[in-house]
This record gives sequence, C-alpha cells and structure tokens, in this order.
Amino acid sequence: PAAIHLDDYQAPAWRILSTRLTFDLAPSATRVTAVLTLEANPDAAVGSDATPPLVLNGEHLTLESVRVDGRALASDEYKVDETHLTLAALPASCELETVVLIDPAANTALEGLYVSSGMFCTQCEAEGFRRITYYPDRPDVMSVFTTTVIADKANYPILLSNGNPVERGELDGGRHFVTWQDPHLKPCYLFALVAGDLVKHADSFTTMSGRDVALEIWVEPENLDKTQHAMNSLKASMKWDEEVYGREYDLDIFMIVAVNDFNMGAMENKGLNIFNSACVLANPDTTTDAAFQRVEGVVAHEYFHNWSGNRVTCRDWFQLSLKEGFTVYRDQTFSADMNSAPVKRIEDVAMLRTAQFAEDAGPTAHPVRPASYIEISNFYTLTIYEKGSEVVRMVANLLGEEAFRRGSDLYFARNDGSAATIEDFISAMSEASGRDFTQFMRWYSQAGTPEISARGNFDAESGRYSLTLHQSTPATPGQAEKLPLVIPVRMGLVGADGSDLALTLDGEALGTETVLELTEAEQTFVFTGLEAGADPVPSLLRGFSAPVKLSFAYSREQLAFLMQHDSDGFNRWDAGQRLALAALEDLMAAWQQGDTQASLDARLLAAYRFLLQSEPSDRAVLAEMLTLPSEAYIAEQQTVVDVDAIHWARKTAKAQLATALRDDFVALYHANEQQGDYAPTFEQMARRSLKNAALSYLMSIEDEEGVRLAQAQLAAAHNMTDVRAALTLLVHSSRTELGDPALKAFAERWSHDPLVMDQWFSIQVTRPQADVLDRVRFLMEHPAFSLTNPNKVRALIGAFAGQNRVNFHRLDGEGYRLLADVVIELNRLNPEIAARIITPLTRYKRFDAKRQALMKAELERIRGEKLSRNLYEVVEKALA
Ligand code: HT7
Ligand code: ZN
Repeated sequence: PAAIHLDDYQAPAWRILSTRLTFDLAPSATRVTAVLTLEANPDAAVGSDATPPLVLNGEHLTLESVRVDGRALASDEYKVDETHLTLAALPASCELETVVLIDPAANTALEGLYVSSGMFCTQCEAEGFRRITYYPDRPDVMSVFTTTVIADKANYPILLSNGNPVERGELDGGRHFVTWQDPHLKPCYLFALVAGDLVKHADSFTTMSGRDVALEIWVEPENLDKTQHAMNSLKASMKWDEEVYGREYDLDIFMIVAVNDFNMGAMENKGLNIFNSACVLANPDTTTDAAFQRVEGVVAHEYFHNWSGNRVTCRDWFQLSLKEGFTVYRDQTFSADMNSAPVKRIEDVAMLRTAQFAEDAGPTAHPVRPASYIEISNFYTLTIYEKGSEVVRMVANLLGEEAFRRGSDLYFARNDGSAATIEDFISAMSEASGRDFTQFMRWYSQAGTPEISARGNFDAESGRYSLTLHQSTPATPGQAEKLPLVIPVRMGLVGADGSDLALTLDGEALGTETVLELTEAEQTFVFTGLEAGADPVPSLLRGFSAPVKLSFAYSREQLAFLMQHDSDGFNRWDAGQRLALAALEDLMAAWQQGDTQASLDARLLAAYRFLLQSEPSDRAVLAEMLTLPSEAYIAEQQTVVDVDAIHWARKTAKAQLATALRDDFVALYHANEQQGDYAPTFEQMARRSLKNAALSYLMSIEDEEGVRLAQAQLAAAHNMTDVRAALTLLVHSSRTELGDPALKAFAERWSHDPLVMDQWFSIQVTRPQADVLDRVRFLMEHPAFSLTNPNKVRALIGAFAGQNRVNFHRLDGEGYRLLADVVIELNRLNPEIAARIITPLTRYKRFDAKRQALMKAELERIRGEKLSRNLYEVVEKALA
C-alpha cells in the first residue's frame, strides 16, 4: 500500500451541492440510492477546458446502476474497480444517481453501515462512508444531506439520521420511512444513521438566545436507567460552551445513541452522536467513579465537536489535531471546571507521560501533524489527541484567557462552514494577540518528546540565582535532526521557609511566579535581589506547562521539601513522584544484585507518614499523592526495561509502606467510609479513592483486617467503585480462596450486563500471579467473550497485554504468542482494532535481547499473513 503525503494536497475537482440518500434497510442486503448534485470546482487545478473526471471512493459495494441527469449509463460509460467509480466527460453541472447493495450484517470492521445487537448504525470517520455509497470521501467536500430511511417497522421502529425529521409514513409490507434533513454543510464523515428498537430519555435545553433544543438519549430498553448522568453531562456541556467559548447549539434537536459494538469511544456526527455504550451508560450499581467521569468527559468532547470539528472541519486528515487537539483541550478544561482541577491535571499528565511519551519514543512516532500516512485510522493516536491538546494549552497559556478567547472567536467566525488547516487556527490566535507563532509551529511538525536539562546555581553573596535550561529532542523515525522549540517553563523559587520568593529577572519584578520562554538550545536566566539565606529550590514546569521531560539534579531532601511546600499542587505531586521513583530505583538495583531484603528509603516513608498524619486540604490530591508511580511510568524512565525488577520493587515498596504505616491506613480507611447515598460528586469520589487506596495498601500485606474490610466492602455492595476495588484486591491477592468465590458470585449477579462483565474480565486478566495466562485463554472461550466486540477485546486482551506487564512479558514468550494469535484473527475481522491491540508488541526495542527476539519473532509471524493496510503500516514500521 502506498503512503499519502500532506504536500500532495489538491483541492477537490468536484463539489457536491446536495446529497440525497435513500436507505432500504435489510441486514444482509441494504440498497442505497444516492443522488448527488454535482458542480465542477472552478478553484481546482485542471489542465484543459474539459471537465475533470469524477473519481468517487467506494469499497465493499455492489453497483446496481448509474444515471446521469436521468439517463442510465451503459457499463462501458464508467469505470468501476475495488476502490473507485470513475466517470469522465460529465457536464460541468449535473445530477448523478447511483444504486448500490451492501451487507451490513457481514461488516465486522465496524466502519460504514453495520449491525450491532440487532440495530443498524454507522461509523463514517475517517473513511467509512465509502463503504456506504460511491462518494468523494474526503473532509473538504461539504454538502447538505437529505436522508430517507426505510425499514421493517416491527424490528426497527426508530429511524434516525442527521438534522431534523421532515417527513414520515407507512409503506407496504409492514415497512415505514422517515426523512431527515440536515441544513448544515458537512463532510460525509459526519453522516450518521441508526435504526432499531430503542427507547429514549428526553429532556430539553434553552440556549443563550432563548431557543429550545430537544435532547434525546436513545438506548436499548434495559438501559434506560443508565442515562441520567449522560443527560446531566450534556446539559452542563452545552451551558459551559456558551459561557466559556460563546458557542451556541445550532439545530432543534440533539441526539445520542448507545451502541454495543464500536471501535472507539464515540462519534460526533452532526446532531446524532453515536456512542460506545461504555462511554454513555452509567449507574452507581454498575459503573465506577472513573467511568462516570469518562462519560462526562466523552459526552462533553463529542458535544464540543459541534463547533470544533463540525461547523469548522478539517481540510484533510493531516489536520486531524486541528479538531481533536483543540476539542480535547476543551473537554479537559471543562472536566477541570466540573471536578477537582488539580486532580484532572495530574491524571491527564500521568497518562501523557506514560502512554504518549512512549508513543513518541516508539516506532510509530509522528508529529502532531503527520507528513504522511498509509492508513488514517492508525493516526487517531495519543499524539494527535493528547499532545495536540498540550500544544493548544501552551497557546492558551502564552496568550492568556482573554486573547485566547478573541483568537478562538476569530477562528470560528472566519472558518465557519468550511474546512480549515492548523495554520488557520494559529493565524487567528496570532492576529488576536499580535504574537508571532513562526517558531512555535515546530510543535506541529516535529515528533518526539523534547528533553530539558536544568541546572541551577545560587550565589549567596551576590543574591543571584542562575538557572540554565538546555533543550534537545531525540531523533525519531524519519526525523534525525530537530530544531529548538518554544517551550514555556512556568516556575518559581521556593525559599528555605517554604514560601515562594519574589522574582526579579533582568531588572524586572515579576511577582512570585513567571513563565520563562525557552527558545534556543540553551539559555541562562539570572534572578537577582535574593537574600543571602534564601537558599532557593527551583520549582520548574509548574502545572506541566509544556509536554517535555525535565531533569534537575534534586536531592531527595529537596524533593521531600517541595512535596510539602511547593505552592503549585501539580508540582507537589510531581516532587512526590520523583522521590518515589528514586526510592524504587534503589530497590530495583538491589533486586538486580540478588538482594531481596533491601529497605525502602526512609525519606519516602517519612513523607508518606507526614501525608497520612496531616489534615488533608484536598482529599482527591492526597489520593494521587499516595499512589506510587505506575509500572508503565517506571518503565518509561529506564533505558532497558526490566519488568520483573519494576514489579518486585513496586510491590515491595508498597508492602513496606503498608507495614510501617498500617494503623494510619486503617484510620484513613475508616475516616473515608461512605455516609449517605452514593453520588458521583467529586467530593464523594475523593473519599472513595482515599478509602480504596488505604485498602490497597493493607491488602498488599494481606493484613487480616484488610481482608475483613475488603470482604465487608464487597458484601455491602454500595456502588461499583467500592465493589470493583474490593473484588480486584481479593482476586489479585495470593489466596485464591478469597478471589474465586467472589468472582463466581459476581458473574452470577451480572451475567446479563455486558459492561459489568467487561470489568469481570479485566479484573481477572490483570491478576499478577503466574497462572494468569491460562485464565486468559480460558476466558477467551467464555460465552460472554467475543472477538467481534471491541469492548471485550480491550477488556480481556488489551488489559492483559497492556496492564499485566509482568505476565505479558513472560520469558517463555507465551504472552507474546497469545497476543499475536489474537492480532492475526482480528486482522481479518476488524483491522482497526488489530492495529491498536498490537501496540505492546511493537515496542520490543525497549527490552532485553531475549525478549526482543521473542517479540520480533511474533511480529515476523504476523507479517507472514495477508495483512490489512492498518496492520501492514504498523508492522512494517515496527520491524524497520
Ligand atoms: N472523531 C471521532 C473519531 C472516531 C473514529 C475514528 C476512526 C475510527 C473510528 C472512530 N470512532 C470515532 C471520535 C472523537 O474523537 O471524538
Ligand atoms: Zn474528538
């Protein structure tokens, strides 16, 4: 398969003024009639007076007929192959009608029109529309759509599409139809259709200009009691977007539909968002706090796309981060406003620093705006989404709130109803602020995580503190040379008494905090006027002001000091993580020397004691501070990952903390027990996470009181957060007599609920004991498991390969073999999921020679198959 390059972009040769679609639905033979009003694009590059050929994308379609301006074409008047329908010598304006047959029931790739739990639904982003009808399947072709859906009324009483319903009626043979009209111009990737036996949760929202919008969440009848949280989140998002960005909703109706089989989280189709049921359904009995928060975030994200993505869309898929990075930034800010802002930042950064940094250092590293791709579905990545959001966050922080809002208003006003580029976004920000973004644009074109090494020197005599920052970005595949970036480093100097010192830089008094703009490879900043006894400790990159790795030779005493005194909550947490990491590194070194009796650094123990014995100012932050760095994060810090040493060190550190601070953990548990009814408020969530953190420490030593508390918590079954936490601890303990009966009872209670069974799978396959691989293979045969359901694949295979590092990386290679077997199956069933689930195998270069050889052998075995474009691209890059 050939790569597509950003530099080859050409404007479309034809425009589509209107698109009229008729779907006659049947699971194995749906007939799609498309009537396109075409006009040759005067802006396109054409070589002669004749109209350019019309080249339409189309895959897995059976063409029945083609008409131009009402005349049926003979088969030699057009060319059709596996991927295109081409028509030459068309009049400059004409109407084209095509009729195709498709087979939604056989569509396991879940792109285009498919059947999920007996209902029809669509997923068209990025290139799914070409599996529905012949069309220019590219985001810069925008059209108004009218869609008629015809189906059997008994099986599919509800027929939905984008826009407003304008006509409905009965047809012969028990069939009926509904016609939907969407007045807004949109690219075909935002098209949606749903047909099924669904019920709705209805509500309404009055917009800032006083218009009433009908809100509808459509679900299978048994899920109606799981829609309130999504509805609340939707209304909060609509209000927030009006208040913070001045964006009002623009149709009379906004619908969400929950489907069980979905490749990603959700999709922002105009007026008809389609959601993975895992990202919309929530109920205290079945859903954890983390999942409640995910629902809030995803509902907001998809809603915010109505402006950042739909009203202003992308010119081509290289601009994907234009809509995704900006929308993630918007949803992260929304969630911070709705919940604990410091915790939201900690969670987002923790994820970025483990998963996105790993992507940036791996074989598929790419810039926020890639220069080329083979399969665009492979580019819905953490780099496009999360790093893209960090880049927008830097723009917002550099400009300040007001100028950023002016820039965003200008961007929306100027590009409304059109397909834009990242330059359009940045030039609006630049014009609104007067700031030059020329060098900043490198963030969009350079892959890899920049590294800053910082050095400080305090001269007590002159009262000067010199801070030298050096930046570099490691080479990534295809990009050996990197240029210096604009890196905003928010910082302060913390004095000996723990308070922030007043900063004077180049004679200017800056208050107690400033943002240094690092633009060169190395710069020194000299702060003056400090008192001789100030003894400053720098607090750098506050709030994680740039997506970089920053190193500074802090002593452990300085880290413990910052952990207590830094005025920036994020940096207090980060100092704790750095201190814990240092202590874990000691333990790993000891283990590698064969010493299994080593003790944890007393400074970390003292820091934990201090945390546990102080009155918490923010319970949610405290829960984060009591969490040791994850195995994945620790691995990120190593040159050659030693999975066994990491696992042992983390387990040992936890057990030593639990032994030394047992009574404090018991007290913490009881101080945060549930009082009153469950609510998904962040105050309650903070208490639950503190309580469950305490329980997890107690269970790390299988303390009898801990076991009793876990069993009681499971039996009380107040809510899924507590149930899942207790069940996980019992199942992950070494005593199978604790976990096995609990798992059995759980399955008996919840076998009817697929989202709860997903949790049941994940809990078991993340068990650290060595017998887990047999359990994974056994569970793959369980009736509730299915390789054609992406949620199941993620819950079982994804959780095993991604979260059970010590067992996935077994030295007999069985973990790798299992994943490769699954990838080979999925290559046939669902290439998009195959190309995602393979990720841990592609990172083999981080491991020792033995594991590298085993992982490479599995990649070679996969390469021997007839690969989909998705998998081909990933495997070739991994083995390059
Ligand atoms: N914009 C949506 C992306 C998406 C997607 C992409 C490829 C294949 C399947 C997909 N499902 C959804 C989701 C979002 O970012 O909001
Ligand atoms: Zn998105």
